[in-house]
Amino acid sequence: MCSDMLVAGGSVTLMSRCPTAGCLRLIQSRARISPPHVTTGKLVQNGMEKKAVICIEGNIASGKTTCLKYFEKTSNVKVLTEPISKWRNVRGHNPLALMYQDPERWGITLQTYVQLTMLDTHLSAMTAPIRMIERSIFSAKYIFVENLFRSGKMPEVDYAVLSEWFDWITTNISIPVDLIVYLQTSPQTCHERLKQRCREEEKVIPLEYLESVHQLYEDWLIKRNSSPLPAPVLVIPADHDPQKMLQQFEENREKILAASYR
Ligand code: TTP
Ligand code: MG
Repeated sequence: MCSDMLVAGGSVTLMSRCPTAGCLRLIQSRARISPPHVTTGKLVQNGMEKKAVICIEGNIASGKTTCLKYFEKTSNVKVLTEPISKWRNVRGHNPLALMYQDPERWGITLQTYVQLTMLDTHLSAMTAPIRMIERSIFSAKYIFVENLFRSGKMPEVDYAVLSEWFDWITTNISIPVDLIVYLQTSPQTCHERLKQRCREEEKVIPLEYLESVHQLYEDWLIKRNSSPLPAPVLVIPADHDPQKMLQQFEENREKILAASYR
């Protein structure tokens, strides 16, 4: 079992890869199905070159896009922001808006599409030594699908089908992640930011929804008592104003980019 000591925002967090994640990797290394472009997402290319995948995670409006935009200017880093425009428009339909209007009916529709688009992002060709992604296929399942199901807004059969899909994908396709950067916020901060940015679909989101998402993130990335961790976690406190956040990103630059030397 390998351990990592990660320090962020003045606090020290002892992080370790959990044994379950180790199992997950073992299963992945026995991949039976490898679409031609899957190899492009691998950690080691041409036998020598080390590539790193960093996922930026956190509640809705925690500042993930801001973080990615900050690192976009760094050489050797390719940033992939979330395909939210696709979730708002698939062949003229808006599954994100539909899900917020009627989660019982449309939750599976949105989450099936989120899973597909996230998989597409993970498997796209690596064009730089370091890749930074907004979220991951893992949080789509462990946070959002889980939240819909546990809150009684997703029928059990929909949850079962989505889980079968997710298990098949993670068992048969290698999805390497080297570091998770967790932008840790209070649900109240996210609620304030949501109200300010006023994304049409999200006007209906109550504070309780953000509290549930927050709890699932804490269970997954801090308490580690729910779903397997695909990588070590670096926690960055993210309740601060934009100026202070940029400062925090700069202070953590080395630790984040060090994912490529591990
Ligand atoms: P976020 O992934 O949180 O993206 P964001 O741009 O709002 O975050 P940030 O400000 O930190 O950059 O969510 C985008 C929207 O998609 C949000 O309304 C939540 C929703 N969503 C789901 O409903 N299901 C999912 O699986 C995911 C990943 C997002
Ligand atoms: Mg964003």
